[in-house]
Amino acid sequence: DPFSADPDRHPVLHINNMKPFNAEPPPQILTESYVTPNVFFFKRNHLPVPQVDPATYKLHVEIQGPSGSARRGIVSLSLDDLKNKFPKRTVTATLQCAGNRRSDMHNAKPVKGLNWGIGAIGNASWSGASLRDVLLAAGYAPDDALWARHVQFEGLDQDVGGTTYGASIPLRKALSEDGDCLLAYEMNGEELPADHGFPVRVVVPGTVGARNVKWLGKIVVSDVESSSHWQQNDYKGFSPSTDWDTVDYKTAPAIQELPIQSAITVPADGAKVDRSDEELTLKGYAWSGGGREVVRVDVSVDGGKTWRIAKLKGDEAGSPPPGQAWAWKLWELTVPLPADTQQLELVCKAVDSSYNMQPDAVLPIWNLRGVLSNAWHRVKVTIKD
Ligand code: MTE
Ligand code: MO
Repeated sequence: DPFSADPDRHPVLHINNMKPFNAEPPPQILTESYVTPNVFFFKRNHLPVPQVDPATYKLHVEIQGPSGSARRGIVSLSLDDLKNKFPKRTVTATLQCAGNRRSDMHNAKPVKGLNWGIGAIGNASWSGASLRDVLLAAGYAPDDALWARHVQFEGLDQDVGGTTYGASIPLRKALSEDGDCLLAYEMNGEELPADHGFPVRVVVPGTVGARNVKWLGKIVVSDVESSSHWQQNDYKGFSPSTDWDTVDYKTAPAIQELPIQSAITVPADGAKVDRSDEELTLKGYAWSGGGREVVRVDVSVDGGKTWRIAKLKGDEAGSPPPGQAWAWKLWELTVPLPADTQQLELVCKAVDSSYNMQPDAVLPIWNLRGVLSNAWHRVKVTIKD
């Protein structure tokens, strides 16, 4: 069993798949703390968790020449090198799987993929070496910008046939000083846990989970994207009209920055509240990709006819610089219980700094893989008299 060395996991996690391990926390845990504790952070593995010896671990970095010509800047870094030869940076960033909230899309019309609820998202403080610093140390030079376009990552996890996990991001993101990409060896002040990529993962703030490659073995600066299955033939969006007979993965770009998202974590769908409580407190999260800050969350208790503005709670450290809002905002709103009804349909929708808003309905954004599921989140609640 290639999964026999997988680590232990917290029993509260809701398991979507055992081998490979895929699990998410119960929704209300997400809004109990601004930073998601490591044990509760969703785990999304495509392959068995590799066992990596930190003492012999090596990260290979190379700069390819144009169109596969001679490689240069080939360096090999140990874990100690990453820790000691580069300044340690810390970035608080939210990680969201492209399939978060897939179940909402699946319920509207079936899709293929793990049936995630609203918990395939988490917020952590990551520490490590800056990816930019490492690329420059490996010899990346301004002239390389004439041809180089992408930075590819390869994981040390592999299937029985030797296929490894891989992905790539635009070179501009990797090199930008305010892109804040990290080669992280710590998560929330602890050594990176086995499920989250021990000993090193890349953290690409504002970018879909799939590009945040865990158990990082290799980095390649290239003129082309990663040839990995997950870059080429998965994690792409399509029209609602595209089906499994007509889909052509070459026609769509790989998902990088994610769209605006929000969800209600409290109360749970189907919850019953007492009329005598008189009030109801709603909680949730909101986040947008690409460093766009969440500027507002609108909440409705009547299915979207009327709206109130939720109170946003961000990082205590203060507001991030424009374009570098990598972390989510938790939100809260207390409303009086309406007297005239027993059924409430709670809805939330967020707005980011580019005034992007979530779509109201699922079907117009439906796609066969069930990715990018970010329609208004709806929760039904009954009031007991
Ligand atoms: N990296 C490797 N090496 N193998 C993987 O299976 N899964 C990706 C990404 N990086 C994956 C990976 C996907 S799809 C997501 S959403 C995130 O890791 C999940 O990160 P987490 O398990 O730390 O929450
Ligand atoms: Mo993912």
